[in-house]
Amino acid sequence: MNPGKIEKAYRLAQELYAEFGVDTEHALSQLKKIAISLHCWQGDDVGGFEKPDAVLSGAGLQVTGNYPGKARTVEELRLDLHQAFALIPGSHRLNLHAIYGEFGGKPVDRDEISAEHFKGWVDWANREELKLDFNATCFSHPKAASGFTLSSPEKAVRKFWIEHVKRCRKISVFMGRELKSPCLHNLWIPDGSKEAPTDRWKYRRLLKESLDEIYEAEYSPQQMKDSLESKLFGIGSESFVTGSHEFYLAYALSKRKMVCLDLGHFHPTESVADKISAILLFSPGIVFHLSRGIRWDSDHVVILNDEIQALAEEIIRCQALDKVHIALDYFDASLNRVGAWVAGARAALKAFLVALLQPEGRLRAAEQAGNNFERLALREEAKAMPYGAVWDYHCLQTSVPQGTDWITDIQKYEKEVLDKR
Ligand code: RNT
Ligand code: ZN
Repeated sequence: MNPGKIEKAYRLAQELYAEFGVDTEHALSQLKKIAISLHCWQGDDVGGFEKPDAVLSGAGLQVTGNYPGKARTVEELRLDLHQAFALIPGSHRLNLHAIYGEFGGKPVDRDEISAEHFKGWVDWANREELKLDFNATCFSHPKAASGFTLSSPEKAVRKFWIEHVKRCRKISVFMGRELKSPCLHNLWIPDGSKEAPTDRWKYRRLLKESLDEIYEAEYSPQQMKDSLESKLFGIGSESFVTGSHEFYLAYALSKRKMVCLDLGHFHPTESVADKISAILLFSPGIVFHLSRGIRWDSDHVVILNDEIQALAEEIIRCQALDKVHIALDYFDASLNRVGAWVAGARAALKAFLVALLQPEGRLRAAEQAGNNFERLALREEAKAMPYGAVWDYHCLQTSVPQGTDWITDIQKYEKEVLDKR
């Protein structure tokens, strides 16, 4: 796109927004502070590097599609990530899973991993000026095949996963310390069952005991922070999930940890946005996994839809930007994977921009005066404001492609790099 035209459109939009009661420069300065944690697992369909051709299994999670060009090695994944980050405005983070360590072709079981396997990632992140987040991987493993990990009735199985998660927390400390930015360690486990158990209490008690052991070690919040991710149901865990929302909300609050709310893990009509003001009154922060569920936790690429919009608006309205951690979480193998990363990240950032461009002062005044009509009408008018001109200007300022140019860049990368794999 022509920079002159973008600049001109922005100046006009800036005037229109000012008349509407919105300062676009302030909105852009806020937007620049938002860091999104890009999920490494979109690049290779949640395979990881434990062994060649590793595939996602036993988690009730599904990746569909076999679009060519999947990253097969750590080098390919880094190349793809580098390309993705180059098309996303702002400075962001990378979210790694434990299975993405560099194991040097040797079998290293999950209860044996340590910081040395992630040194290469830390060095790379340093070079790329990225910060890292981390996740224990409690799936795609024979010891998760029963459908239970930390809440398994088998002591040896619990012990194995407890050791894994403890090590993952230590690796997070290493990442946070080396990169001088707290590393978020998020814990999600697949535990649950197809049919209703008779003894739900037992599984939840076992999970609580496992977690108590895992979180016994306390680390500096300057180096790492913990979050726990709930789920409503999964394939194979339709009737019961040990780590439900109520379980983790109660657990996290009692231990001063954060919950991770994944947009695909709630009833389809349940508003995750509505939970923010409720939880933040009692919790130091919230983690979000941005995803798009279609009928169920289907992990579709994030787009600028009402749900994402409502979430961004609530975060802004609660003045919670410094209390939330935003990560992407979806896996689509039916289209260009690098494109999927960029499309989702740009959509999420756009949602925040639109939220920052709301006429907050006027909306609050109308609400306070009891003028519900004006509040409704202003929200409707906000939808027709020229946010696209502000977005393009933001891309121009941060030196990433504007308008549809990034689509061409993805297609070029596909031809030159992905197609040759
Ligand atoms: C699963 C959770 C979890 C995973 C990743 C790979 O339902 O959403 O966050 O998607 O850890
Ligand atoms: Zn998630």
